[in-house]
Amino acid sequence: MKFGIYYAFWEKQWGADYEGYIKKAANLGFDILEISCASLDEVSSDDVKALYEAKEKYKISLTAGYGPKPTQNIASEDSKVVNNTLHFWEKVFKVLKALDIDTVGGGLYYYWPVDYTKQINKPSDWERSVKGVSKLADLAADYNINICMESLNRHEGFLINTALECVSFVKQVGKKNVKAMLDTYHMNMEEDDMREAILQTKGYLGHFHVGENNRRLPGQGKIINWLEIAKALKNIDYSGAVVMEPFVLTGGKVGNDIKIWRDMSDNATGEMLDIQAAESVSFLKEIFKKA
Ligand SMILES: [Mn+2]
Repeated sequence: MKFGIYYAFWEKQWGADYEGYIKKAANLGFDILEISCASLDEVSSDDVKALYEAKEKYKISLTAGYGPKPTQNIASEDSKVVNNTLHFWEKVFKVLKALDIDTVGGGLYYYWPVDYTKQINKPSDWERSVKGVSKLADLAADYNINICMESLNRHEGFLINTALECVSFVKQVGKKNVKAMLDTYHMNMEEDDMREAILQTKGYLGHFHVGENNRRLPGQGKIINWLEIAKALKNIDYSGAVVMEPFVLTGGKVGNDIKIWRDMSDNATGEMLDIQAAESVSFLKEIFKKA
């Protein structure tokens, strides 16, 4: 099993200088750094080259995550928006391929976070989303990329809230490179049984996010049963990445989008955040060894 961390643990804005984070992730004991697709459509080829060299130098693999903007909604009723979305992803997929990234996950089937002041019609959005994701899958296949549909909690999305809905969506799209994706933070809100939810994704799970129920680092809480989760992933022969996605800092676009309204870092300095991340990944490695 390979373990990763999403760069935004340290950031207040989406998108960053990932080179520094590649080095940091390696030093802290991670195998993977997850980056955001935000602005990857505009990144220069020099920057891509520098990132590639950094990840080779530090022996770090990269994965990518994204919450599409409303103008990047693959399920939009407006065909112009759908075309714009495909155009965005084509540019991003080229960059991902250049960085050896074969896994991108998130609420890729809609936009994020959903604006609930607007009328919701789940059946028709679902239908358009299946069609849109099918097109996106064909585009991603040209670059050997798996696109992973993350099951999100009800406050952030309405199309896919559970493992069962996720697998049903993936089956309906019916493309080899479209996979299911779970995140313990979202699961904790929507599933009856974390173990059962993981077992339901057998054969379909492409990416896995971990975090405590309140998005603190794995090992900092006592609500989620990590050994049970590790055992369930073993049980379904999951061989993908386990990427932690902790959010503990208030402020900025990240703090606002994730809704962090109190400091959850114990007033940590940058150095303390690093120590906490290193402790968390060694905690996860121990748990998975035991499973
Ligand atoms: Mn996640």
